[in-house]
Amino acid sequence: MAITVNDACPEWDLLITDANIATMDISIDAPYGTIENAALAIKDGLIAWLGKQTDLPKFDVFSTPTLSAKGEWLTPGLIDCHTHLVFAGSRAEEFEQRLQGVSYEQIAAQGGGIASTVRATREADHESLFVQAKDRLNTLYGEGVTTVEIKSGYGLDCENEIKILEVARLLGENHPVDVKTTFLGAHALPGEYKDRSDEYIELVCDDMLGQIASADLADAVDVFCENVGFSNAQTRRVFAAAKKHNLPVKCHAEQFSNQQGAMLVAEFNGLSADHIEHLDEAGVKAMSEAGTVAVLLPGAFYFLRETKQPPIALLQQHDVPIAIATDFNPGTSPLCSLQLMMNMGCTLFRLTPEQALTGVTRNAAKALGLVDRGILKVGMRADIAHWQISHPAQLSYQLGVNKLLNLWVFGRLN
Ligand code: DI6
Ligand code: FE
Repeated sequence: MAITVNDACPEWDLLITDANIATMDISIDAPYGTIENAALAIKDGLIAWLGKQTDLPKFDVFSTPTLSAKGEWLTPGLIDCHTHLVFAGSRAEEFEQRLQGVSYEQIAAQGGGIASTVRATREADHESLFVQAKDRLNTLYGEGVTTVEIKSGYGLDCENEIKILEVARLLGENHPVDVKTTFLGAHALPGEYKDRSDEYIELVCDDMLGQIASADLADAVDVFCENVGFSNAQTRRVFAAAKKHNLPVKCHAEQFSNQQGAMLVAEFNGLSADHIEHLDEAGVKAMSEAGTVAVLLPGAFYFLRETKQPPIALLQQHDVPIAIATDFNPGTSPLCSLQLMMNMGCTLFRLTPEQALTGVTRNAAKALGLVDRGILKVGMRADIAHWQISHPAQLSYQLGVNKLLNLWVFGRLN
């Protein structure tokens, strides 16, 4: 590494040396896109140089801050592309009831389930929701997560759906993690619209979406397309309204049955179909043609003790990108750990550790429509996690001992 003082040298904000880098860049023909004995330079929040350390260009050693990674590993910052992070209340008692044999239906009849979270969230003010959600965001951040998607969906009226998205935006403005928001007004039918789901969908499409879009509170629109959620026709109605507001769509699809929600997302060239345990080959093919990402949510699968697996082999056969996310929510996935999801992606869904890491980096970025992150490459955001690991597989293999050494978000060490 020829180091001299030369005014023609690049001016970097930071140079990281002595690193093994899992770039996750498919243009590098190596597992994990790995570059060993590598260096990476950051300038103005972006990756300015990346490669074998022996290929480093001359740089000004006196003005360039340098950090040695001491032979440890760098990966892209992790991306959690599906969370319901902003909510109030707890469903721990329901968890206990269910384990004592009380059914979901009985709990719902007692006003429990999503309805109880909606009640608590409507009663909570911005500050209370912010403080609770920030705690959860810190937990993900502590595990190397640098981008998080946060959905609404526990307000179910204009005022409270807007409140949730305002809190999510506020979190993004006041936390190092980059927050993307998704409007999920069509998450469940609120009590006041019992037996009037079409009227509620009209409220979602004609009132909520317009206000949310004009206030720039959502980056995407999602629907729970399910026999216990909203029909395919109602989902189509919401997607058409989203398109009118130039908002991309995604869908909780085929979680408990096949309502062909994934097919509908593909028809709208949507970003992702999520859960998809009951997805069929026609849906897989449609997703493949549209470039729609399959987001696996192993936390909900595990917590609900589901038995039907998503069609992983079909997804891989048809080259559908696979992402993994926490689906953090109080009812079906109260599990605030993206690394746990990587481990479950491997142990429950038989993904390889490389597929699991791809699922929380490159493919998770794609599920959010983001092209500036998810791999380490010159010109991409310097969202970088520095780990004390001997191999990237360790991130899916080992749990409970946090191996994160340093985390940069847009080039800033936090
Ligand atoms: N699918 C789920 O598993 C969650 N929402 C959804 O669309 C359930 C959310 C809850 O039970 O609070
Ligand atoms: Fe969800």
